[in-house]
Amino acid sequence: MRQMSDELRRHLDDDGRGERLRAGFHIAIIGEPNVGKSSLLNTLAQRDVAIVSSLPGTTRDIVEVHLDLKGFPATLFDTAGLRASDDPIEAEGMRRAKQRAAEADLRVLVVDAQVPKVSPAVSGLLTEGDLVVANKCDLLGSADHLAPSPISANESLTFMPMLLSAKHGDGVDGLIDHLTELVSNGLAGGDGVFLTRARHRKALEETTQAIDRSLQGRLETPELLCEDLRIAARSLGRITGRVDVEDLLDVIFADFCIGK
Ligand SMILES: Nc1nc2c(ncn2[C@@H]2O[C@H](COP(=O)(O)OP(=O)(O)OP(=O)(O)O)[C@@H](O)[C@H]2O)c(=O)[nH]1
Ligand SMILES: [Mg+2]
Repeated sequence: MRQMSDELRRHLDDDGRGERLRAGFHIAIIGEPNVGKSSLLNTLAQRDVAIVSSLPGTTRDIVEVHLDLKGFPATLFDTAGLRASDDPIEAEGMRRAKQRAAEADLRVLVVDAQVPKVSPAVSGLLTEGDLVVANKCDLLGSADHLAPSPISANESLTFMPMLLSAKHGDGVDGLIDHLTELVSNGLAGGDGVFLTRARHRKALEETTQAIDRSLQGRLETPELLCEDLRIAARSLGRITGRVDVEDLLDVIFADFCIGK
């Protein structure tokens, strides 16, 4: 029983991966204005979702698309370009962009490959495991392709940008492969059994608690021990789909007031 309880606890301790698997991995595209964030979103979505223009500050609202990364669900968010601005609407767009960046599972920072620099306020949004892409690589001379400059988020966190052209497609397959790997690592792990619904998690918690109670020296009261094991089996049955007659009667009496 103890072994079973430990095993169930391992499933519960999955860092919410299962729920994320269901909701999809959240990826925020961030960066300064005009670097090609919306172009990248459109390229990855393979449709013209976000407005692209040569005017910096085009995107204000967050634009969201759902992606299927080789079977793994992800939601991609295009955000407003980050810069100093007195325009209250743009400022609100930037506030939302930063919030979405903080909430996302993964951030993709886009920089312009020709000027691969970014203000510390923007690179400071990155955390370990994020990605940096240097876009518009089609505008580079051939020598520049060899050594993209690293981007530092802080003294101890530096990123090597992936060269890319959102407009012409160079490097996009490589980026998709990389994103797929990150998303699958983020969602998978462990033994591949996930709790994809909150009610499954709750039922498994009840199962574990009932088993633990049964293990706490109830041998002298076998009727209580049996009751806990019955509760454990019922809670587990809610996940596996096994419903017994007692369950049905409980629902009928509780929900339909029959026999009351
Ligand atoms: N040459 C070239 N131009 C690009 C590339 N990607 C984007 N552009 C151009 O760069 C300009 C800005 O692109 P957007 O995708 O609107 O840039 P953004 O980062 O979303 O800009 P904001 O919404 O203002 O923050 C447009 O004129 C695009 O056509 C690229 O890979 N190569
Ligand atoms: Mg944009």
